[in-house]
Amino acid sequence: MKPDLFEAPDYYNIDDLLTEEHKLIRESARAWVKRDVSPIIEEAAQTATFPKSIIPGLAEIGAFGPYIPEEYGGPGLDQISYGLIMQEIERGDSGVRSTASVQSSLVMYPIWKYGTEEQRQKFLPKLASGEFMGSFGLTEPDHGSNPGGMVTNFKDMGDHYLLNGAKLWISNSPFCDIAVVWAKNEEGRIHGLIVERGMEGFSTPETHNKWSLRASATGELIFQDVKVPKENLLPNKSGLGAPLGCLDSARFGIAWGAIGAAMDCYDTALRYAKERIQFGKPIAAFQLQQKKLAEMITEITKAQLLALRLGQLKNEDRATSAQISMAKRNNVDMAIKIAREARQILGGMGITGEYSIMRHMMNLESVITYEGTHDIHLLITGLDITGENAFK
Ligand code: TGC
Ligand code: FAD
Repeated sequence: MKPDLFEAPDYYNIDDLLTEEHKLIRESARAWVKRDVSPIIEEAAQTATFPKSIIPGLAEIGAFGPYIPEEYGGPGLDQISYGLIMQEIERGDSGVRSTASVQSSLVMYPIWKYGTEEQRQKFLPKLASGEFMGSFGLTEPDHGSNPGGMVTNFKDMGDHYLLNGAKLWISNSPFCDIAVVWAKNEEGRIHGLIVERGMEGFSTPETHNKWSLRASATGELIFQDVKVPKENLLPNKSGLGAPLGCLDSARFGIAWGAIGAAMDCYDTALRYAKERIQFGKPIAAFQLQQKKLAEMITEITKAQLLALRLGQLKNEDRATSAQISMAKRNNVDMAIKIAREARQILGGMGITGEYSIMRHMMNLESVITYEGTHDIHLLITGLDITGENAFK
């Protein structure tokens, strides 16, 4: 892969709206991605391997639970810092950002918000340092967009719970130490349970042959009469709103992360267009290529402003789920379109691993599907503005 020459576009001087702390946090994440992710990520993706060597670095830049308070081992940052860290990581690779998103918003967040003090003390510091890695089991083979239909269930056996069922498409599953699993009790109410590797009847087979997110490990979570200690139930929230609350946090991070992937594609295409000569001129001098680049920077700028405003609302605890859905949908769609256009600017070179664009494009096919598909987020906006539910 070519050396990482990334320079971040900031067409509207959005940096002026950030604090010095935000900029420092972003710079340290950016420098880490250049130093530790860019040199290894192409090979990791080509060989479909999650590069475990980057786990300590992710912890060091605060990517595991950026907003988790310091008393639980987190850095205690605000939501804009969380977004900026996700942006920088996804600038490197969406799969690496996936690992951080799951750890932060889908594993640490529910333990912090819905767990007991003992659970927080036991798990959060180890998750923040990367000593423990987590996964999040909501999706099932027959229940993706409709998680409320899940069949994974647990029974109260007196001194423990007995868990049965299966989860599919689970990021981090093949190597996770713990899984936050959503299952129904005997009354059909959804609860979160912390399942630990080594519990009898719990297995995590890997899903192979992905053309997308190849540097992220994806797999199943299978539960066959798993005895889960009662102290592993998350007691402080139940119902579908509990996992969906975690998704709000993860979707917020994706809205920022997608900007990173788009910025990388734009920056690569702009540099290439200025250097590549055809018909005696740099291709950047042709109107058709300028149209692509001008539209890219326009869309990136709009997405940056959307994410920043959402971050401000989230810092004030005023961001609604529907606002988060709009940003996730818009920004991922923006990024995938930019990846496709940027790939064309590079001509044949665009399909090679010399450049990051094709990898981003393929990764974004997962990002536009997970955490709620493009269509589901549109229906969430539709419901919010009309009051009419078009899901069912
Ligand atoms: P519905 O009846 O609308 O709602 C059920 C209950 O949940 C509440 N609620 C929310 N709470 C918090 N945050 C949200 N975003 C919420 N949305 C809804 C709602 O108020 C209600 O509460 P209550 O107290 O009245 O019971 O539920 P529904 O069954 O009609 O489904 C709605 C729908 C389709 C929007 C929802 O289920 C959905 O978002 N589907 C998409 C599924 C999804 O996003 N799955 C993601 C799996 S995890 C993943 O993809 C990780 S990828 C990780 C990575 O690598 O980065
Ligand atoms: P389906 O729900 O079957 O949807 C298929 C199509 O139908 C989509 O286009 C959808 O928009 C459309 N559709 C569905 N319902 C409606 C409707 N009511 N109206 C109109 N159109 C509709 N899940 C986890 O729990 N944890 C994870 O860590 C995780 N990681 C993932 C990693 C990867 C790489 C991938 C690909 C997925 C991951 N997922 C994870 C699962 C992901 O959240 C689901 O794939 C996603 O929610 C969609 O579910 P589905 O694939 O079953 O598609």
